[in-house]
Amino acid sequence: MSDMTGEGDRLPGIDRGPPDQIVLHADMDCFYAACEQLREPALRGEPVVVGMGYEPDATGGAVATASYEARAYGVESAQRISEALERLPRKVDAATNPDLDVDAAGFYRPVDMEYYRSVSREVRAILDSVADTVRIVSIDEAYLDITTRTEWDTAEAFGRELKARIASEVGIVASLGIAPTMTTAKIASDFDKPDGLYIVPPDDVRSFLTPLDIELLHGVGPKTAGQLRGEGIETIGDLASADRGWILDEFGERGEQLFRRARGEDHRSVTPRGRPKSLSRESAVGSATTDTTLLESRLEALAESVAERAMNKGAFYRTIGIKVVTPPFEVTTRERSLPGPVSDANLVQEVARSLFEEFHGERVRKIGVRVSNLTFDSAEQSDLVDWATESGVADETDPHRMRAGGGQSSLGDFTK
Ligand code: DCP
Ligand code: MG
Repeated sequence: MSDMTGEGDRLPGIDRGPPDQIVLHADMDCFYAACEQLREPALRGEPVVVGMGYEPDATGGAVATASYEARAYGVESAQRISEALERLPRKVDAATNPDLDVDAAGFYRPVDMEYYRSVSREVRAILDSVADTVRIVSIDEAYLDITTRTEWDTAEAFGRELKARIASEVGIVASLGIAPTMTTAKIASDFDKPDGLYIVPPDDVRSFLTPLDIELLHGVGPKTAGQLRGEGIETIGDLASADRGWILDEFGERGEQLFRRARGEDHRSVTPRGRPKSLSRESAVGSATTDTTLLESRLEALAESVAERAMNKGAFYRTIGIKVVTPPFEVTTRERSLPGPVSDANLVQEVARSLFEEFHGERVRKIGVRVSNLTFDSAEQSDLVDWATESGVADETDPHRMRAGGGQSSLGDFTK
């Protein structure tokens, strides 16, 4: 096969063309808020703010997302709830406070991941049914390979129909982008949000990308964008026509990739995501400390975050472990296996705390939490091709691993 591009099997003469595929990128609109509106019809069409770490009537936590009606008041993801409340008071408060306008107030709800995951699973079932391959990116986002399911001429009708199915069968709104590459499909799904549907046929990829802000290019974060802007590169088109040698000097191998993507070249095909064997988070403690209260609270936050990641991936775990690093670099791990797979943040915290007891009083510079022995919920079993099912036996190669006495007898030992 004559292939001068190194991009794999391409016939001579067409090796510069776009890949022969149709990629759809789906991203739900204001997903958590849309779920709340689905469950509670009175919230539809209203400003809704979903808060992480938020409790009804309190002002703590941060905005996970907000409905588009709430965004109009300046409420946005990652904002403190206290700040969001200044822009958009709660209806309940406005009702009793004559200084506040009930019509310019909104509804606040705490995050309920379990419910959002159930909605996400319903969407995924539809996505699975209309695509050859689905790559799940997050709870509300996926790439679909729809090459054999449609043609460019019918892509728009395909997208409309998919949106209509998600709206009628699940009850939420998806924004879709359809393009010959993953990079462009992702940008396209965001382009027309909310309730978006944007098609970029192969011949339009370059002209679509050219005027867009450089930060919209996948792989360009705020830091790289700042660097590029410093060199006068503001748009994707500027990057596409920049000097390739200079980009390689500045950004190395990554620069080559960004340069290609800016030019609309992205030969990735949609593949299902691999399954991790374990999920972990760790955190360094400024300078080593013996402060048990501080270490325990750090450990609890890590445990919660790992449990949330597992939940987002639809993963259940049978083993919960911690890692403790004492100065200078001594790493010790401890873990405990449960009788069956669970998905339970409180349990992860409880087991982590209990495993940490033997380290009380020691100087610690880094701690971590890990869940392993993963199994995945059935909604995702379809792309579970090369996943060797875990036998339930923990990693025997870890010299430090320990099954705590009594820990395996019953789940009740931990849940009480
Ligand atoms: N999320 C979060 N914290 C953030 C960003 C997002 O908890 N800082 C959660 C809430 C979102 C969900 O992830 O509903 C999906 O993230 P998106 O970036 O897709 O945001 P939305 O779906 O909320 O809005 P959009 O309509 O822009 O896609
Ligand atoms: Mg979204």
